Amino acid sequence: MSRCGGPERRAMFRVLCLFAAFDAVCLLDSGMLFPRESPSREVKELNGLWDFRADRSPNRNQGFERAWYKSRLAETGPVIDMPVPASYNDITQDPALRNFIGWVWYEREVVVPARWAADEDIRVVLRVASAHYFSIVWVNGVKVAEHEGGHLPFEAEIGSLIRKDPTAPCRITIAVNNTLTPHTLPPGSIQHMDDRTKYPDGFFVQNIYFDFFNYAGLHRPVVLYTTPKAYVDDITVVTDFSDNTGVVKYKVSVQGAATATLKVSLIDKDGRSVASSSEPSGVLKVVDVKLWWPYLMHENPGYLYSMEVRLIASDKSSPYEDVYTLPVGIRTVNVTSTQFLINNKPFYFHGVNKHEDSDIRGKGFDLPLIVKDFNLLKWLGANSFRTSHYPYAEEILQMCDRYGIVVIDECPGVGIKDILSFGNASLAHHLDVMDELVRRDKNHPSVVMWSVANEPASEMPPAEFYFKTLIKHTKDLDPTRPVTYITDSNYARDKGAPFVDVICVNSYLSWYHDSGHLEVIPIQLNTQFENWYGKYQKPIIQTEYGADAVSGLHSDPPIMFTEEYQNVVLQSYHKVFDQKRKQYVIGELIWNFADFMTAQGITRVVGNKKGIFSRQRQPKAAAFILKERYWRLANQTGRLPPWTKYPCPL
Ligand code: BDP
Repeated sequence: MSRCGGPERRAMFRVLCLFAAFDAVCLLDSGMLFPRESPSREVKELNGLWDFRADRSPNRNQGFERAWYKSRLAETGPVIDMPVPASYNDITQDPALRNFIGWVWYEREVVVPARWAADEDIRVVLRVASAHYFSIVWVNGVKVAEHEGGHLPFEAEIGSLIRKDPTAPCRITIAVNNTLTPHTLPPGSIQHMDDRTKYPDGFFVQNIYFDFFNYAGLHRPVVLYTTPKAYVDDITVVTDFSDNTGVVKYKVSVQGAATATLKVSLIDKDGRSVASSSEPSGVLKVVDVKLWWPYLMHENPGYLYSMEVRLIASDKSSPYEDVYTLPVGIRTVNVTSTQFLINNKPFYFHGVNKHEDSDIRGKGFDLPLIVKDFNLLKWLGANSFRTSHYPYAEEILQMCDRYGIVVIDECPGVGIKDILSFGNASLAHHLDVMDELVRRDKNHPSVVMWSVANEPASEMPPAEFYFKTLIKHTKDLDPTRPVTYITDSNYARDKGAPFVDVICVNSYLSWYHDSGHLEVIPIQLNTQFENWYGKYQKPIIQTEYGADAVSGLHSDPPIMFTEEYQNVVLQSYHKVFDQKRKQYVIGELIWNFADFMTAQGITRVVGNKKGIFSRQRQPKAAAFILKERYWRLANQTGRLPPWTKYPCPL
C-alpha cells in the first residue's frame, strides 16, 4: 500500500524541514505523479461498466465474511452494471441505494497486454484517483491496497500478481465504504435509532455536518499504467524569476536504480529546449522567460513549459530508460498585509466556489461537464475558484494551469464541528491528508494557496493547537504558498486566525440572519471587514456569500428564493467590496457557481439553490450581474490587451 507515512515519518519530516525547506516537499515516501503516457510508459483506462453489489446485510459485513473478493462477484450473488467513474447513488431507481451507507463492491476483469506480463522489467501500477471514502483493493483475490480518504489518489504495484498466471484475466475487486466518523475528513457520525415503536429494526442514519450530498463510489478514473523498473518516482518544482530570467528549482526522485543518469530539459511551447541539466536536483535558468499569468491579467495567460525528465539506469545488462514530462508554469506568489501578489503584481480574486456535482453522475468525473464549466468561467470573466470543500480531479487542475484559472486548493476538512474531531486521531489524519494533497498538487502553477478547512468550530479551545499544528505542517510541506482556512466564526473568538496568511470569511447576511432584510448588508458587511482587518491586519477574501434562488421564481419587490432577491444580495455586497478592495479586501468568490445536491432537509428544495447557474448549467439573472461585474473588475485590476476591453467580446 502506498500512502504518505505515519507519525514517526512526520516527526522526522518536520525536523528536517527546519533545515531544508525546499527538500521538505520531496520527503514523502513516494511520489504521486499523474499517470501520463510517454515513450517508456503506457496507460490503460479501466473506465466503463463494472459489476457492482451493495452489501445490504445488517452489519454490512457479509462481503468480508464470505470473502467476495476470492471469486467473481457474480458467483456470490446478484450484480448490476455500474459505470466508472460515477457516484452510484443516482444511477438506479432504488432509494435504498441512493441513501446506502456501508460497503459496496465493484469488480472488473481486465485483459492485460501480454508483454506487460512477460517483461519482468515492467512495473504495472493500479491507480485509483478517487474512491469515496474508505477502500480496499484486491487483485485476483489478493489484497493490494487500502486507503482512507475520498478525494485523493492511491496506487499499488501489481506486476508480480499478474505474472503468477499471465494467461488468466486480471480480476480487480474494490470495496468502498462511505461511512463517516468523527475522525474522518469530512467528519460524520452514525446514529442508531433503537426505539422500536418509532423505527424499524436496524434503523440508523449517517449524520453529516456539511451541506452537500455524501455521494460515494469510484468517482474518478481507475487506470493501470506501466513504468520501467527504474523510474522517475517524483518531481518537485518551485519557480521564481528576476528581471526577465525565470528560475526553476527542481528535484527528481528516482526509484529502482542503484545508479542512474538523468537528463532534465525545459522545453518551451515552440518545442525549443531553453534550459537543461543532468543533476537530480538543481536550478534551471530561463532567459526571456514567459511567465505563467492568470486569465484576464495578461494577454497570454497560462503559459506552460514542459519539463522532460529522462532517466537512464544501467544497473543491469540492458539499460532502462524512463521519460516523464511535467507541465511547468513559472510564477511567484506573495502576500502582504493588504495584497495578494502574483508575479509581484496585485491579484484580485473575482471568482466562484464550485462543487464536483451534476445530475445522474453525482461526483463522477465527466469531461463534457468539466469543459462546459470552464467555458462558463471564461464567459463569466472569473479568474479563480476555490475547490470547496475537497480536492478536485487532477484533470481540473491541469485545465486551470492551461487556462490561467487561479485555485485555492481545499482539503476535505469540512464540518469539523464536534469536539471529538479536534482530538489527536483527527489531527493525525488531517496531517496525512495534507501530505497527500500537497504531494499531488504541489506542481500546479494555478494552485496559489492551501485551505486546510472550511468553517470549523474554530472558536473551540482545542482549535488553537489544532490549527497551529496543521498550518505549520502545511507550510513546512510547502513553504512557497500561503495557507489559510475558511472561517464563519466571530473575529474576536476565532482561535486559528493568528496562524493563517490570508483571512477568508464566509457570511450570509440577510439570509441565515436577518432573513429578508436586505438593508442590513452594507452596515454588517462593513463591520465584518473592519473587525477582521482591525484585529489581524491581514488581507481578506470574502470566500462565500450568496442567496438561494429557484430558477424562474420571480418577485418584485424581491423576496427570498427569487432571482431578484439573489440579485440584490449580490449587488449589496458588491458595493461594500468596491470600497474595501481599495484597502485590504483582495477577493470575492460567489457561493455558488451552480446549484448542487444536498442531504434532504427542510431548508433545501432538492438541493442548495445558491448557484448563479442551475445544476444543468443554465444562467440565472445573477449570472449576468456577475458577468458584467467580473469583466469590469478585470478591466480595472488586470492588464488586458485592447481586444478584451469591456464589454467582453464573448
Ligand atoms: C456555508 C458552507 C457551504 C454551504 C453554504 C450554504 O460553507 O458549504 O453550502 O454555507 O448554506 O456556510 O449555502
